[in-house]
Amino acid sequence: MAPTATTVWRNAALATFDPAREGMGTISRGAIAVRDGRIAFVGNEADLPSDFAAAEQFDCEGRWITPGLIDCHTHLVYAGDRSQEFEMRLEGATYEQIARAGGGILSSVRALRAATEDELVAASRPRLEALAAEGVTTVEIKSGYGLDLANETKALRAARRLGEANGVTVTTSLLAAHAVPPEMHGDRSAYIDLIIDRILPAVVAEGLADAVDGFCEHIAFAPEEISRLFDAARRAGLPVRLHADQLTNSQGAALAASHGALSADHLEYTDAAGAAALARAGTVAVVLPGAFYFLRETQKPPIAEFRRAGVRMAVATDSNPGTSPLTSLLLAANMAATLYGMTVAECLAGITREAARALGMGDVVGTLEPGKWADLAVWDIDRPAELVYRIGFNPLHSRIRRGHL
Ligand code: DI6
Ligand code: FE
Repeated sequence: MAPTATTVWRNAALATFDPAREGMGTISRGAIAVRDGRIAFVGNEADLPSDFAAAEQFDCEGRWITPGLIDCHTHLVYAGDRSQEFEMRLEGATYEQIARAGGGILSSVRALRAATEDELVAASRPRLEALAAEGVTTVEIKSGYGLDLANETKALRAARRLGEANGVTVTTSLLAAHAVPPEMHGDRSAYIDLIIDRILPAVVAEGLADAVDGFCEHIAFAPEEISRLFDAARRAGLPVRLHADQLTNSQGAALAASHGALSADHLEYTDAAGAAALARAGTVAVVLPGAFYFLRETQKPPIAEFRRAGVRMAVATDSNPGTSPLTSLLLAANMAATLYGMTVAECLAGITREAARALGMGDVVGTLEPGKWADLAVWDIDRPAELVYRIGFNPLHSRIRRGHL
C-alpha cells in the first residue's frame, strides 16, 4: 500500500448520517481515514487504529465534515435561458399558458437543438461548478430538452462529459418523455412509441443513461403513457423515476410506486394514498422547493403525510431554465425548511443520505461509513443547522471527492 494512498482527516466534528447512529449521526471529536478513495475508518479520533499513524494527516481544526452533498434532480444541461418568460409571468402569464403557446420547455428544446455538444458542455459547466463550489460531489442530470434521438443523446453525452471533467460524479436520466416534440404535432402516443422503439434502445446501447424519467401531468404525459415507457425501461434494465403531481394530482406518486421507482419528484398535489404508496414501495419523495418558489405555487407537498407514512424525503435544486434557475443546493435546503417546514435534520439528510437513495447510490455515497467513496465536505461552521439557516452564504472550506481535495 503506497502511503500517499492513505489520508486521515482529524480534529473534526462529523455529521455522518449513518442510520445506525442517532439523529444526524454526529461525532464531536472525530476522524476519517481514507484509503484508495474509500472511507476506511470513521469514528472518535481516540479510536483511530494505529495502522493509520503513518498516513498523511489533515488537521480540520474543529471544522465540521458532512458527506459530500448530492443534488439528485437537475436539468442543468441546457442552452440559452428563459428570463423572457420570467418577465412574461411577472406581467401575469402563467407557466401553463406559456407552455401551451409553444414557449416553456419547447423554447429550451429549440435552443438545445441549435447548440453543438461542445456548446452545451460550455454553457452548462458554470452551473455544475456553482453546485460543486458548495460541496456537491454527486449530481443527477436529465435530458428532456432534445426530444429526438440525436438531441437527447447529445444532451446525455454532454452530461457525461461534464462529470468526467469537473471532479463531480454525474449520474444521468433519460427524460425524453418531458414534452411532445413539435414535429409530432401533439401525438403523444406515437412519441412514446418513438422513445420506446428508437431513443431508449440507442441510449442503452451507448450506456448514456442510468435511469429513465418522465413528466406525468395534464400538460405532459398521461399515466398510461408513462406506464408503457416504464415497462420498456425496466425490460431494458434501467430504474425509473417520475415527475409526479407537480401541478395537479394525476396519481403520479402511486404510479411511480407501482413501478418500483427510485423516486417520485415534486409531489405538491400528492394525497395521503399517494404517500402511503410511496412508503410501501420504498420510493423516495424528492421535494423541489425551488420550482415551488419560482412558480409562486401555494400548494405544498404533504410533508406531514410523508412523515406519518415513513416516506424518505430528499431535497434537490431541480436546476432548470424554466421553473427553477437555481444552482445552490444549500438554498434549496433552506427553502425546504422555510417553505415546507422540514427540520434541519430532514433537510441535511435530504441532500446527502436520502438523495443517494433516490439515485440508487445509497450503498456507495451519501453517508460517512466505511466502504463508501470518500466524498466529503468540510465546513467553516459551528453547528450543522448553519448550513440550512443561512441564505446565500457559502461556508464550504474544502471538498474531497474519492479521497482527493
Ligand atoms: N417540471 C419542472 O418543473 C421542469 N420540468 C418538469 O417536468 C420544468 C422544465 C422547464 O420548464 O424547462
Ligand atoms: Fe424537474
